[in-house]
Amino acid sequence: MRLAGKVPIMDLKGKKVLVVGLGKSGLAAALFLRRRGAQVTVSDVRSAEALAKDIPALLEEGINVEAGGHGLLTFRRQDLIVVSPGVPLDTPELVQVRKFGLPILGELELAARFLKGRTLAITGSNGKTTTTTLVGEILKDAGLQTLVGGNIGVPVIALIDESTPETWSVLEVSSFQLESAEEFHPAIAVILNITPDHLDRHGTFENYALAKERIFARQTAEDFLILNADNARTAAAAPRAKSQVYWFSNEHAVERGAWVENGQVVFRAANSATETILPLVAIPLKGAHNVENVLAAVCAARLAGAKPESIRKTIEDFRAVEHRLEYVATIHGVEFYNDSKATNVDATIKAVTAFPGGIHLILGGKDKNSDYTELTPYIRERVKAVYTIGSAAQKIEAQLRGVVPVHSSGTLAKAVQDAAGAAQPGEIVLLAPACSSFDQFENYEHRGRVFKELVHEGRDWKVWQSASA
Ligand code: UMA
Repeated sequence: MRLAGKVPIMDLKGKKVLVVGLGKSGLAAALFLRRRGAQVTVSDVRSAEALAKDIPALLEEGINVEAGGHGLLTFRRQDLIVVSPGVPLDTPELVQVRKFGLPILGELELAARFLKGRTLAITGSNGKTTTTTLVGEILKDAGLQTLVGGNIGVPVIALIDESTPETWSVLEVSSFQLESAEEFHPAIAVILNITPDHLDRHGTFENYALAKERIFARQTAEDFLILNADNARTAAAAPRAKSQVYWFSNEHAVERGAWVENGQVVFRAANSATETILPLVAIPLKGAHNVENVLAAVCAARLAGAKPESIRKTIEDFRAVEHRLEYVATIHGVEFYNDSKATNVDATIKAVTAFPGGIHLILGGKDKNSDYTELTPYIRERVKAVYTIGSAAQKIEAQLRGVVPVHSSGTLAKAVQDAAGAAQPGEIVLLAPACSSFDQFENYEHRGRVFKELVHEGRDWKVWQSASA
C-alpha cells in the first residue's frame, strides 16, 4: 500500500511528529527525531505500567507519551506520523488521518532518508538473519566499512549517526518494513525466497509477496537485484526489476550469479569468467537452505566488492546465528537444536529436512493463519513424534492427526521434558515451532533462550525420564 503525503523531512525542527509503537524501533525513532528538534509524542496500546522502563528517559528528553491506546486526536494534531514495523497500516487511527493527507512514514523509510553511504538490503521469508549476518561479516573482513541492522534487531534509525558516505549498511528488511517503503533504495537488494508467512497481517500471499517486491521498486539500472532461481514466486519478480538481475541456484548453473558446480560454490559476473569460491563441504552450516543463504551471500558480497579468497575465509569460520538451527547440547546421545526463529511452516520444513530422521519436533505458539498440513510429508519421513505448545496447539493437532504420534505438551517446559524423555540416543530434539511466540513469550529470542535453559537444566537425564514416565 502506498502511503499518502510528502514532507521536507530533512528539516524536522519544530515539526510535530507522532511515533506509533514504543518497541525497539519506536524508541530509537523518538530519540532520533527529538535530537533533530522535532516535538515528539509516542503512542502505544500498552499500559503505562508495561512501558514503565522507557517512560522516564523519554520524558526527560521532552518526549510526550500516550500509553494504553491510540487517541485519534493525538494522531490528528501532527505534521508527520512514524509507524513501527509491527503496527498494521490499517490501524483505524492511521486510516482516519490518511484521509486528511497527513504524511505517514515507516521507521525504515524515515531512516533510509538519513542513512549515508550505500545499502545492501536482504529480505525473504526465511534465512534473512543468517544471510544478513554472514554478508555483514564478509564485508567487514574484506575491509569495507560496514554496519548491520534492521529486522535483525537493531533499528535502521540507530545506524544513522555512525554511517558515512563510505558505509555499506547491510540491512535485514521484513515485509512489515517494506510495506510502507517509498524512497528506500538499496544499491544491492536480495530476495532469498517468498513462501507463505504473516498472512494475518497481509491478508493474502500475493499482498505479502508484493510487499517484499518493494525492496527493488526504487532501483535503477545501476543497482543489483539478487533473486533465488529455485523459488517460483521470487523468480517471478524479475520482469518488474529495472536493476541488473543476478541469480543464485542450488539446482543449476545461472547466467550471472552464484550456483553449485561439481561440489563447489561458484560465481560469475556479467561478461566474466566463472570463479570458484569454496567447496560445499567447507560450509559449516547445516541444511540445504543454508547452502542457498551462502549462495546469496556470495553473490551479494562479490557485487559489493569483496574478493573470493576473503569471502571463502569468512564463510569457513562462520557459525550458526543464535536461534537459527543452533546446536544446543548432546545429552546422553540425544542432540538438541534450537530453531526458535522457525516462525512459519516453510522454516520448519527447512529445519526438519536438515536432519536425516529420528526427530522429536516441538511445534506451536501463536498461529498466523498457517496451513500445517504442508508439514505432513516431511514429518512422515523424518519425525518420530510431535509435541505441541501454545495457542495453536489444537489446530496443529487436528491438522497432523494420524501422521505421527502428537503429544499435547502445552508449555515449552513440558514439551522439552516429554521429547527428551522419549528420545533415544542418536535422535534429535528440535524446537522449530512454525508459529510466532507472542502467546507465551516476549519474542522468538526469549523462547529460544528458555529452550536452551531448559535443555541445560535437564542435563540430569533421570529428571526427564521420570517426568515423562
Ligand atoms: N503497538 C501499538 N499499536 C499497534 C501494534 C503495536 O502501539 O497497533 C506497539 C506494541 O504495544 C509494542 C510496539 O508497538 O510496544 C512494538 O513495535 P514493533 O512490533 O514494531 O516491535 P519493535 O520492538 O519495534 O521491533 C521491530 C520488529 N518487530 C516486528 O516487525 C514485529 C523487530 O523484528 C525488529 O528486530 C525491530 O523492529 C528492529 O528493527 C522482529 C520480528 O518479529 C524480530 N519481525 C518479523 C519477523 O521477522 O517475522 C517481521
